[in-house]
Amino acid sequence: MKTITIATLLVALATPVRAQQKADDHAAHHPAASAAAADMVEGEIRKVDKAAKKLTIKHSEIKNLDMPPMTMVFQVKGAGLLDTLKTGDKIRFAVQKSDTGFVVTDIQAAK
Ligand SMILES: [Cu+2]
Repeated sequence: MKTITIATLLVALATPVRAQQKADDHAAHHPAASAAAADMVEGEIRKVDKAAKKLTIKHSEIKNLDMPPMTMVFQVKGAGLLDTLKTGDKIRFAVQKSDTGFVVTDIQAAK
């Protein structure tokens, strides 16, 4: 009976630590929400390819990738990002460089 009590106590002690660690991991993935927002790029949709999860975007300068304005094809992180998009839409989007190319990770309608 004593063993069970100690085990229960250890679990109780370990739980808050694990929760704290999870919060730290999350913060690491999203260094600062404001920094991410600052990296949003202006663009206009030229083509939506839902099957291939790709977008052709005429984009303005992408400072974090050191890329001048151009029209190019991007991969999209999730097909859900494409649901409401159509050719001609003005957007603001976030993009990251990955091993397989440039990946759009967030899209907002431009105001
Ligand atoms: Cu480009």
